[in-house]
Amino acid sequence: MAQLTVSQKDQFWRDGYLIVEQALSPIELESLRSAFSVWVDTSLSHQTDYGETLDGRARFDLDPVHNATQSGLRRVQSPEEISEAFRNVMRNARTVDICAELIGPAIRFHHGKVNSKLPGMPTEVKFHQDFTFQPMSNDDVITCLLFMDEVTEENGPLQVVPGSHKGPLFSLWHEGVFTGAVAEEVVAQHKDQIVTCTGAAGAACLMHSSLLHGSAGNLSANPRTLYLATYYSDDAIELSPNALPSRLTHELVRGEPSGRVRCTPYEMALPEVPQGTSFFAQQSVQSDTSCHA
Ligand SMILES: O=C(O)CCC(=O)C(=O)O
Repeated sequence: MAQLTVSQKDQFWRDGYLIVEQALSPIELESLRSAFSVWVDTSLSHQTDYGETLDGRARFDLDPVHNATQSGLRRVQSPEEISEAFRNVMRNARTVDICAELIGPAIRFHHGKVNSKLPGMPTEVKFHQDFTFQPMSNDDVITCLLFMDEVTEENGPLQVVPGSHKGPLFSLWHEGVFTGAVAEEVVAQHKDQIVTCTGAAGAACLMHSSLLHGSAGNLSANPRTLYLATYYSDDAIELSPNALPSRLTHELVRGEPSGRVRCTPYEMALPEVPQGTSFFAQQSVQSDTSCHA
């Protein structure tokens, strides 16, 4: 059964993002929330990033404000590897069918993560395009940001620049330093076009990988937890190492393998392979000339 109307598809390709209500069933939503709340409790007994992913980096990323009484858990890498609930949503949520309608029929899983902004957390995501972190032979790549809490104007919602997926690709390198963020001038140029993506718990924002986006800290008393699952067209091939490799990377989640590669022309600087737990470490590096939204 078709998940999207023609007008929703047109909207996605025009704006580079689409908000979908009730993307998660109540059971799926509750299963994610309950797995995540166990991880928040466990984080209180740790002082530094912990756990291990496939490439030996930490799985659980703590914001510098983290302490024994107030968790600063801001990122869980590849939650599908350690949680049946996340694995189930990654494979079976409505959003997977929607991605197959947009960039399929055959699509593969690229990576997954939870981005959490607990109440009052200053965690900011500086403006960037995902594609310049993760170039592929074509840009039919979509991230589904699934809202595990209600996302409001106050709790650090995703901010996007509609239409920016059509180009250009903005550099994440400044003065020879990979900052993981676009230059201050780029954010200033687009600041009047920025829109926020809000919605009820269980909704999702589907975002094209070349869309310029970021988000601010959580100024409210309510958490903002997102599960991000990225999928790509079966005919796209990675051109740099996957920044978040997991046992499930490249799993075919819809359709049949095409045995083909499709290449679109573009040019960009290759990204720096992350050494820290997540891109928050890359984005905390400042070059002399860059400062970010
Ligand atoms: O968590 C957010 O607000 C945005 C996440 C994001 O941009 C990313 O992880 O690439």
